[in-house]
Amino acid sequence: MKRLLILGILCLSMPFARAGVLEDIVPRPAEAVLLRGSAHVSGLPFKCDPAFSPDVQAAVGSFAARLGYISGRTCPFSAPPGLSEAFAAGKVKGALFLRDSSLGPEAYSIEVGSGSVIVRASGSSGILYSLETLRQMLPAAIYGDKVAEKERWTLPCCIIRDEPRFAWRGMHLDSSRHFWPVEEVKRYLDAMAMYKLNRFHWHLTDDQGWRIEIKAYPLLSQIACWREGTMVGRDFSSNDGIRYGGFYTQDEIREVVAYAARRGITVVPEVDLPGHMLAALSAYPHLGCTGGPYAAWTRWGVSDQVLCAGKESTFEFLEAVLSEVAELFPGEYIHIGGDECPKDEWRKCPDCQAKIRELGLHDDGRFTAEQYLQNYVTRRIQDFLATKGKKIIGWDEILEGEPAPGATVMSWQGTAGAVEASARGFDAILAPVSHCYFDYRQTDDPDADEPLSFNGVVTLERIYSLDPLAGVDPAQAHHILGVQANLWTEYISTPEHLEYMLLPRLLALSEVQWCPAGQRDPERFLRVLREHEFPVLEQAGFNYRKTINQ
Ligand code: TNX
Repeated sequence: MKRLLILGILCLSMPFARAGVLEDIVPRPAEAVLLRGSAHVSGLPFKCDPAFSPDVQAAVGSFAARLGYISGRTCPFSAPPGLSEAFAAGKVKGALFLRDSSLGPEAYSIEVGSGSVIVRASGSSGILYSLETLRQMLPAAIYGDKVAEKERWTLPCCIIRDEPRFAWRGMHLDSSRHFWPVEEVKRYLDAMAMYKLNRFHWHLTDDQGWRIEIKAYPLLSQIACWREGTMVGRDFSSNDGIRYGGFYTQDEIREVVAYAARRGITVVPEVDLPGHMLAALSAYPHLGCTGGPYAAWTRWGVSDQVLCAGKESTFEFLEAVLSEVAELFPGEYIHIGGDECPKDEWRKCPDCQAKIRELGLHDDGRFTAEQYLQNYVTRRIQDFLATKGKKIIGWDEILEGEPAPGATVMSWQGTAGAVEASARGFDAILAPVSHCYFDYRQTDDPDADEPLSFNGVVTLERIYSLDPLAGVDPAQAHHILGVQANLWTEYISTPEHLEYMLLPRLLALSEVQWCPAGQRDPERFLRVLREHEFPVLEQAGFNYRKTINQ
């Protein structure tokens, strides 16, 4: 790396390319060295190794088509047999996408010479990331849809070798508190893909609305997806009186899953249980401790009314729901929530108390019998999902009691949960409220003219400063799968507002997730944001926060 850097500094005086082009790539590549000269890419033929999947061919093909259109000179695309051999024999020129099985699953390399661009990767993720890197090196007009022949369509000669620091680079979206149509979810995925995120955590159920069609329980998308109004602003006693609802059909879910997959993103669905279930109870009241009646909540907060853990019908329900969810989402993980499950009802419920006795659970000074009962629910669901080939993720609270081996903890209350989980031998994902809650305000200036948000602050600088391995025993660091930010939508109801909360914090997140420790540089990042990424976001048509605090 050092050697490459020195070489890069020596070569900084090259003539044509946009100054600082390699510095401007977000997330910053692991290694990037500038060489003398540049390559014209407008009109360049693009050739892809036919051994790559059809999705990869399509991605390279549409990149070439877009570049040709925007730059004003067609970039022909082909996937000729024997491309690697022809390249080795020096018989082919252009932008070549070659398979190199010696590279890691998400790694790629780019070598730009004066008339060629050679990209290497072992699989589809690497190729997709190389395309994002190439886009980042071109004029921002490449993100738009207008012909821009006058721009300088060159790439600087360079060598880039890149791969992510963390395997889990997640972004979450709450579709329960407010419902986001498929088109907006796709834009969200587009933004994630631009910055090489690879896990979309989709929060589909909560007290305020159930958002996924389940064939075995049809009332979920007839009753549980509706609420009778919504509180206004921060006034918990108010109600706007407007019936609010929406859900995704199973076909729409499949559409989103496929759209994400084409962008290298795995969708991780969340069915939050056994708390945060009021909307489901409104449709199937027999699943609660008291039998109801219940209504999907019109205000925010944590409802006391949760699934009854003492009745078998609860498990029948959860197994039926999760069976359909497991079919719809091909990824290896299902998030089962587990957060904020008040135990007041369980304490009073004869069925829950009978279950506690049957299982021999009791308070032991560390945890209450009811906490152990939640632990029992988690383990039962975990075992059930294992029969479907799925692993579970749960919020911090699943650490209360003894989670079964193989559970992954998503640590939201701080970083301590992840530290504890990794020390206890569990995999963990960091999503600490202190750095990663994008429903919080983006500035601590009380006079700033900001839209409504949750009552807390997470600035761009704050997210950028997250040290994911702080406090983690180096011997257990492999248990930290990665980092994620969460975007809860209690106070966010329009796509413009959603994008404003996401951007540009998503870009800071991407560097935390992607860049090697020590590669991050806040000064460079803020400069690049202003000079390069804001024009990119502008061209891509996103709404984003344009002020940078300092
Ligand atoms: C906590 S994070 C919650 C959510 C809220 C969020 C608001 C977590 C597991 N639970 O239900 O929407 O705070 O910031």
